[in-house]
Amino acid sequence: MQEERIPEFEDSELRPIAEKALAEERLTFEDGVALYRSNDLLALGWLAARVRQRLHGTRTYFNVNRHINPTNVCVASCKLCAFGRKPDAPGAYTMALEEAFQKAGEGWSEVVTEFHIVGGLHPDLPFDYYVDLIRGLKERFPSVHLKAFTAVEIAYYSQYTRLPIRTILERLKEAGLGSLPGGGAEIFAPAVRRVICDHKIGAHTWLKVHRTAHELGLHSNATMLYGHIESDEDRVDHLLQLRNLQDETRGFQTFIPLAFHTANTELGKLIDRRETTGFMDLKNVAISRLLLDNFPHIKAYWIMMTPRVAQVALRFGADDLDGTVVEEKIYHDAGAPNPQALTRQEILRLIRDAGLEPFERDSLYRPVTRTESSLTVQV
Ligand code: V47
Repeated sequence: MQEERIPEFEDSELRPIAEKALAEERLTFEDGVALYRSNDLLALGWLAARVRQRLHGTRTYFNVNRHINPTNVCVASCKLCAFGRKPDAPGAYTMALEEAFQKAGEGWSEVVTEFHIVGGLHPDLPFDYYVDLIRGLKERFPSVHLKAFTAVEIAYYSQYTRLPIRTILERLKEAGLGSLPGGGAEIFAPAVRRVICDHKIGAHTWLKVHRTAHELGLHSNATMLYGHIESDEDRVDHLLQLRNLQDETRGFQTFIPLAFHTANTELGKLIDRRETTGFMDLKNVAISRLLLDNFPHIKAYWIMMTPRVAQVALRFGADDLDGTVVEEKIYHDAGAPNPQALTRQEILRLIRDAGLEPFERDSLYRPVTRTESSLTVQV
């Protein structure tokens, strides 16, 4: 990396930052803000691609997963969200356990290796519902990894059962929970949180849930919701808080930058802009790759940035294209026009067309090999 010749950037202020990044020196808060202030997208992308190349070469990860949202009933009223419903509102639903098991089995022919399970904060479902959901899925689909419940859900179960976060996680782990998804992080800055997701847990609790999960040997992911009212400084602060926890625990696997979708949200009415732009999406991918030097993976979530932009993101620092997601609700309720699922073949084509090498992974980034009729995870 140190040997690499830095090209003439249009924005010459990026040069000292590029020298640091190529020498594998840690970037500071000020560096992060300077990266966000720059419009030299090609320079940001070039630099992030060097880091991605050092970590993963041309290898590009994907998995075959299915999203399950057992309920959209939610006591919180986050302005950013189009998914949650009050219990008696039109469109509110809660799956009986058998229904959730049946839903999980649909589309089985794609040989799913992961269920991604998240839902609303339901006022009446007992904690046992979630334990039984995990246990029942594990019994029926023993080879499928269960990536379930955001830190917000875990903290909510802890609050209403009056059990410590650790106990909640232990019970779910014992039932078959494999890892935690990265949702609910939004933007950690309290002033922003007060507007976009008032009453949701703050940064301290979000980080505490993930720290506890890591201590119990569960891996997790992290996200950041951008493209609403946050500032450059808020984004950098968010990323560095994640980097600090990762220094402590090494439990995060993947960071996923999430573009805010405005449709059907209260927050959408407050801001004077529609969706994020491709420029903003690629910038967030590149800068997160540069600042999160201790995160193994950066995921391009095609559901939110479109398969086309996600494909380009693979050359701007991302090394993971989120799976062949079946039936996604959170983004589609917020107006995402993108398809709900890409087939394995479509994912392979996006990766190969970018000159990269597809690598099918399980949820812990181990290779999955397929023969015509079987699937094996190599450990
Ligand atoms: O927590 C909610 C965000 C998250 C909107 O861990 C919205 O592998 C945009 O966390 N516009 C859920 N975003 C998605 C998520 C995720 C996705 C893919 C992979 C992983 C992983 C995690 O979506 C929520 C919230 O931050 N969100 N509403 C909206 N209107």
